[in-house]
Amino acid sequence: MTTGTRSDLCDLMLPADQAESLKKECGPFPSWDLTPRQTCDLELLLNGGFTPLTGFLGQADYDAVVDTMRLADGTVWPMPVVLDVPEAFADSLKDGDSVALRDPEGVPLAVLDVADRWTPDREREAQKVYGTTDLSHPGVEYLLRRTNPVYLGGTLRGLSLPSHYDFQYLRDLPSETRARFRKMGWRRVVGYHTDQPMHKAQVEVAFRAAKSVEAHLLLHPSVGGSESDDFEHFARVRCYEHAHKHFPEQTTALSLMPLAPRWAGPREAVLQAIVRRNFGCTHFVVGLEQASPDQDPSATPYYAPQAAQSLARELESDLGIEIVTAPKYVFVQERAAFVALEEVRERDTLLGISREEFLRRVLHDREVPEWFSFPEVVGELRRAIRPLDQRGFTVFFTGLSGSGKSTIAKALVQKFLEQGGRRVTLLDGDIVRKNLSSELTFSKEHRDLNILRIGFVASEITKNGGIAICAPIAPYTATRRSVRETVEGAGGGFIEVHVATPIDVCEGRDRKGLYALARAGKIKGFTGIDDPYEVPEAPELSIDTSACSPEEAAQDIILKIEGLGYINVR
Ligand code: PPS
Repeated sequence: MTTGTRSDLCDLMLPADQAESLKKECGPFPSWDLTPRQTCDLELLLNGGFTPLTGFLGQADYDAVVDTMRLADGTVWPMPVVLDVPEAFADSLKDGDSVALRDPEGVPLAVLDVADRWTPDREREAQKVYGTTDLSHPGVEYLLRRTNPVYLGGTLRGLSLPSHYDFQYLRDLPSETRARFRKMGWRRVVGYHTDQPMHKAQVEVAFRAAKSVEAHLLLHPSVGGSESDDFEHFARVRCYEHAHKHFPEQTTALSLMPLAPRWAGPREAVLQAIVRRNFGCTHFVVGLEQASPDQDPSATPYYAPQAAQSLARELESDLGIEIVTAPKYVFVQERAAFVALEEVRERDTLLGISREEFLRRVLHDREVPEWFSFPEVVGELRRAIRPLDQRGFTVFFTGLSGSGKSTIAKALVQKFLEQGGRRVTLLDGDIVRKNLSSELTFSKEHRDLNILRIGFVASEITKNGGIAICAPIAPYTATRRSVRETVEGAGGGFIEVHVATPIDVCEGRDRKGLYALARAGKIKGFTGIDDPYEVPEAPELSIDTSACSPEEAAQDIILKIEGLGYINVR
């Protein structure tokens, strides 16, 4: 087998002049702002990384992929690549509509000529594709909790590829890696996928895989899941650059690509192989537990250890790329070398460090043994991974009007300021309503918008190491969950405090006289009276201010946050 040619790639980008004129025409088209996952998928669709797909899957292909791991025409395709949108957006479309797909700044990247709109059974998709509907599986959680309920399918006309300003010199299109291999005379190339930093064991896996099939090596880490403004992302890529230097010169290339992780184990391993074929690789390394979610070692794994290797091998003849299976390597002290697990002798002493232990060593400045990693890689991670008590966090109060949120929040701000050393921002319900959300009403839609704005500001503060204290009513579970995801996704802590003061106590206090107005029907849609408050199911802390003072409540919160590790009061 030799590296592929340019001609068999689906390049969905329009020629420059046509793209320019379509950009001008697409202003009136219905417009969809892509999510980060959709942007990654779009990039691989447009640049040919997802060849033979020519757009987001339509319903017939989707059903066939979910049921048989093949497109409707029988071509192997293991995972749905779909465009999920809310019902209201899907309902606003007419047959034959084209949708402008935009990046977060509103730049149109592509036009989707919609051929299909349907509401999939996402539980079924989870069961078939991920083998489970368990929400503790991150891919399933994403599918069932964070995707929109309607899928749009159709072909794409590409206008611009998503822009990247980070590590541009390491980003290549499939046509570029192919051209590079041709130029270098690399006829056999093994693709190696990772989304974790590479230590010595991973370097061994990649090196030995390439050696075993006498091929060159493409280190092809996926950065599709990491935000380019998250500095662990930058550290991870610098780790790849360090690891790259430990491979023999002239045999190994490093390039980044945007495949978003799904943690779908066997099916995803096959998708990873197809993508590498499109980037011009002739072989692809599949490890044990490839694309599996991180799990507590005592938990039952979602996928059997060899499942990814078996499926990739089973489909190999249809994939157009050869599968190289990699064993698990362990470090044997007496031999001072990594050895495949099946070659370990009974008298051998095995050394191992779990991911958790490695992180502990990095965080607490403890030694990381030479055999485990490279000093440059460890140094890079030590600089990037901050201990919890140096990270930002958000304290998110929720509760009825008059429950005591603002009073405790103010007391808490004072406590943090007394301790010193941390920047604190208070986003109180009333203050936000005056400054950020003055045009909003108390309809469900506007309350959600208000809370999402608070969440956005809190996540920015948290991302930059600050403490955000939010104190809105935030009556809806789904919106609070989405704020939690935004803040946690920014690498910070999220501490939800339910101020669970009973409504009769809140109403008895009626500091602003609003309950009386609501009872008299002069205010409509008042939370707790004629508008719902959904009680938090699992807040970090629940406080009833009819049973404690604001001072005591603030102290309880401080203890909770200390227990979680985000502050160190000693
Ligand atoms: S929400 O639902 O989270 O967007 O509400 P929030 O921004 O926190 O605003 C709550 C404050 O607005 C006053 N107010 C009302 N609350 C609830 N329902 C209705 N209809 C309403 N109209 C005005 C009320 O004073 C709330 O302040 P707090 O400090 O919570 O008492």
